[in-house]
Amino acid sequence: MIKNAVFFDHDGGVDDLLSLLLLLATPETELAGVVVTPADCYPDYAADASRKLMDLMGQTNTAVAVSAVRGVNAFPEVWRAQPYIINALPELLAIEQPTSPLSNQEGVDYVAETLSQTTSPVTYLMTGPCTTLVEALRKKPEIRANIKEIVWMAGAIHVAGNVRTYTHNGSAEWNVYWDAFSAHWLLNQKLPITLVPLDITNHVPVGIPFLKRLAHQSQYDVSRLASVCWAITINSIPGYDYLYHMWDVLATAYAIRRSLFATQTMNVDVSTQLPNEGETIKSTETGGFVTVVAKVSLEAFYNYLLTQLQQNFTGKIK
Ligand code: AGV
Ligand code: CA
Repeated sequence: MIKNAVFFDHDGGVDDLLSLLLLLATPETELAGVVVTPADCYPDYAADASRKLMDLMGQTNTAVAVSAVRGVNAFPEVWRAQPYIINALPELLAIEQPTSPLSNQEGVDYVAETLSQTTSPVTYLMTGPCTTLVEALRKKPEIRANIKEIVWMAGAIHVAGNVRTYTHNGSAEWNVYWDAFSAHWLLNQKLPITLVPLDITNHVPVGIPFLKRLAHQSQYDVSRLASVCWAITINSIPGYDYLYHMWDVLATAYAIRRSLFATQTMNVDVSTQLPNEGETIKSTETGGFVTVVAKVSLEAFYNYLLTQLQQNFTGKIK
């Protein structure tokens, strides 16, 4: 089987960890590396959870690194604690010491070194802010030749953003807002970038109808664990603004199953100033030329997820 190599840069949300589970459940995908960007998580918990998921899925050869980058605008603390809750689930708690290695390199160095050593170009999947990748590209510009495509869950182009603070006008999506300066830099590098913005992820809220279908296949270990992880996110329903979506899972599905999606190309610029810091703006002259995921076949996406999650853990639970 020809494997599609994916380097996964995530930021530890429940959604990010479910994305990792989906990648691990995809036999035609090879994980080239995993780095945790310390944005929507406390990174040590997120790295622990990642390593334990890799153990459960029997893929213990890839190291997980923690990046030391810092954002400009911190994520809310209750969101950042979410991987801690995932670590408290019995499947993960039962693993005292994961076999999957924690890299002894700092995350930026790990990205720079891993990408400089790959034998063929990889898909760089990013489900958190882009700061780790940007620092790695600044440190070792030659790694750009080894990136086939950057797939990034980020931005809000024709729809409202999800940042709600006193000084902001609400137009930005959090992954861009965390460090809009790096985002602005990245989009202007002429790299092959595909954005998966809120425009498309707004179509995939975590809802009971999907969870019900998943519940009916909870005889599979992976489906059961995914059900519980999504159930944890349901507590954020009270207002539409904080409704949890399958943001990163949708981006991950795009990275591994293109046929479910349609895209557009356009120039996108990023504001670096208030009141719209981090807003992704469709423009005619400025900004970078990027691909934007514009359409998904929802029924096919849900069916794909349900099929992919019909697996049992292959790793031994110690
Ligand atoms: O803006 C979406 C990004 C995704 O990468 N994250 C969550 C996903 O992992 C930030 C975010 C927006 N709303 C949130 C978020 C919420 N209600 N809870 C946690 N994180
Ligand atoms: Ca995320």
